[in-house]
Amino acid sequence: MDHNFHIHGAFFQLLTRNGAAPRAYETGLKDTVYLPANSRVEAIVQYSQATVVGAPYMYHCHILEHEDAGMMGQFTVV
Ligand SMILES: [Cu+2]
Repeated sequence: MDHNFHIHGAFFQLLTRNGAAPRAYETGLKDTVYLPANSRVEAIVQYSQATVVGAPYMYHCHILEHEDAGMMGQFTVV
């Protein structure tokens, strides 16, 4: 299935899409990336602020049915 992957708290840049350089229109800072079925991206992200106890950052798919089915997580930055 297709997904719209989103992270909170920072922007990221795509390094690769399916092993190749991303297209020019995908090289800007993003907080969401479209992932067609069976595709893969590599991205780099830098957080300028660590998380505080009890308030982790989140990532999730923007399709609500996917999010409700578990495509959501939390992570900490130290
Ligand atoms: Cu999804």
